[in-house]
Amino acid sequence: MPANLGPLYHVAEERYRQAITDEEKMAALEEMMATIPKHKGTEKMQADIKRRIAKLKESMKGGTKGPRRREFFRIDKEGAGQVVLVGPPNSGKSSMLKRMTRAVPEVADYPFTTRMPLPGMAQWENVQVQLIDMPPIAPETSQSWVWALLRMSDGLLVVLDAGDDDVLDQTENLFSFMEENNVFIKNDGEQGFKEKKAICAANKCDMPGASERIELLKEVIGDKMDIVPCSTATGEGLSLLLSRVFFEVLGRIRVYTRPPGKKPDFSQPFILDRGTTVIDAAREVHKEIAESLKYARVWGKGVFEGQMVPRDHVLSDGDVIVFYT
Ligand SMILES: Nc1nc2c(ncn2[C@@H]2O[C@H](COP(=O)(O)OP(=O)(O)OP(=O)(O)O)[C@@H](O)[C@H]2O)c(=O)[nH]1
Ligand SMILES: [Mg+2]
Repeated sequence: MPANLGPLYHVAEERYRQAITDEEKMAALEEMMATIPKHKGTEKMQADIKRRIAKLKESMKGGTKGPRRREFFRIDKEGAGQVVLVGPPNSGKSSMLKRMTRAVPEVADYPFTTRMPLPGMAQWENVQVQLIDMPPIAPETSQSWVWALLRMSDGLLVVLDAGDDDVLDQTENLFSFMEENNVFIKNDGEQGFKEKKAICAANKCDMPGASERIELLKEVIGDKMDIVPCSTATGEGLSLLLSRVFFEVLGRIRVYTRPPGKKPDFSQPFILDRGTTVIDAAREVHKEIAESLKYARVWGKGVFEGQMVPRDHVLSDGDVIVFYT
């Protein structure tokens, strides 16, 4: 019997192949288990995955009297995507989580305040993005779970301190330390497991001298990533930052469906990847719609009102679709 493994399973399997740490292997195996179609044709594979999980668990325990129990964090993804806050000590990562979500991280005027990851949901217009506050990225806090969380995320939000004269050195150290640990920032083309899309929050733009430092930052890292000046103290730039996270880092769009003759519900967007076509969107909405889809009409950018579009028409953010079956 053919296994008919879905695309999600293949993604998980590829992650397993590329996993570096035990934590990443475990997360990938669990994802494989969750996404493998459950039928007779995959029974052997399911048993095999279970066996590998059990074996890995055993080896991660590292014997009963082993002195070091390794910490492992996996944070389930929620909302439009999972973005991890990375940066040097004291740059304002926890302040950002506190300002943009309901989470209550500890914020303090000295480095190495944060020790554990902490997630929160940030609201931008009608979508939510999951942010994860992290310990600073530095040799003192380098543990395998830190790197695993970065690699398993959907993207990175690099928080830099534009109020600090050392910001350029800090940035250089940050990126080279990340690369030593197999996390690379890459915004163009395809991303592998180790390559992450990222945007930079040039934080503390309210402080004296910040705008000059931000100009310097743009010269040095501007070709690598977008830089958004912002301040968690005044709130400046934060909404723009979140919109860029949604569109550029996560690469998502929002579309709305409506049954023929009714009004769309703008509070309930379908969140899709940029580049999604009408037929892909129909599949997301309902398998049966996709199977019997004849044509669709779209109201939005790049089309005239209610234009009849073919199945391979690429959708834009804000489009309203009516499917005709
Ligand atoms: N002026 C100003 N101060 C800020 C801003 N954002 C954060 N701070 C201050 O910077 C200090 C460090 O903030 P945190 O949010 O704890 O920084 P962090 O990056 O989480 O620090 P670690 O957890 O140690 O890595 C605190 O005193 C904050 O009040 C900002 O936009 N403007
Ligand atoms: Mg912190």
